[in-house]
Amino acid sequence: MINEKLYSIRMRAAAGGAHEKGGKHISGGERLAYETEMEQITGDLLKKAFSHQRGKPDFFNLVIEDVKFPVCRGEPLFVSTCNVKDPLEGKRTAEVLLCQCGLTYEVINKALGILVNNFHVRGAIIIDANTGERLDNRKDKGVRVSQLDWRQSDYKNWCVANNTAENVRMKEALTLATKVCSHPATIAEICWSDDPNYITGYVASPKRGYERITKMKEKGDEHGGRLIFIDSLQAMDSYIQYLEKQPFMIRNGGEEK
Ligand code: PML
Ligand code: MG
Repeated sequence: MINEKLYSIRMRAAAGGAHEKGGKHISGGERLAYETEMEQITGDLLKKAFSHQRGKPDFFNLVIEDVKFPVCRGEPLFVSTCNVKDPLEGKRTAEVLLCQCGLTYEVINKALGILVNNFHVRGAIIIDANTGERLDNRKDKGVRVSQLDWRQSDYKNWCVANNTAENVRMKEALTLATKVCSHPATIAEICWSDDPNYITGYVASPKRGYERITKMKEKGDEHGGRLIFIDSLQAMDSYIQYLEKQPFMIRNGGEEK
């Protein structure tokens, strides 16, 4: 497959019209695929959008573009799990983990306040790790981490090696967190899902890896989002360019494709 062209496939789906027309976000997806895989992968994304717990979309957008830059490859972050009894303990645990990444409680609280007031933002919100201020000027769109994937066969091997049950949500989140944490400006990331039935979230960092937290919200709650804390001395434009445009593939000892 080494000479085959790679494509980025991005999906977003909304209900009540397109996102930019005020529709409710239902689902999004990011994949990298060779031409021979495209039919299967676009089918998977269709299924993902039309079987989502947030509702049925009436807007579905699929963008396929050829990959323009050489693909970066990285090992998945180390994964650990914090079992918590309820969302309150989950939030406290997340704060402690973020603090262990070098953030102050003042910064953490300010940033979590921004997240809670901006659950409607579709992508990630970028936060200055020194001040807790929002740095991106993407308003309701936020920054969509794109152009990333983990080959299914590599992922299956990783699950076996790590004695972990396959979980597509975790696969996607770990892929994204690994890409985010592979940039030298990233200090930490926190995320929990907007899917009302999915309550596990995580804190990820280059320093500590991907730390799952089993309860970040109550079942039935449709609020979720993602904050990325960065060293603000780094240039924002190139950081966002990396998140959106740099192709990134997880490699866990699998064959180079
Ligand atoms: C999302 O899909 O919106 C976020 C998923 C977080 C996954 C956390 C995990 O299970 O490790
Ligand atoms: Mg989601």
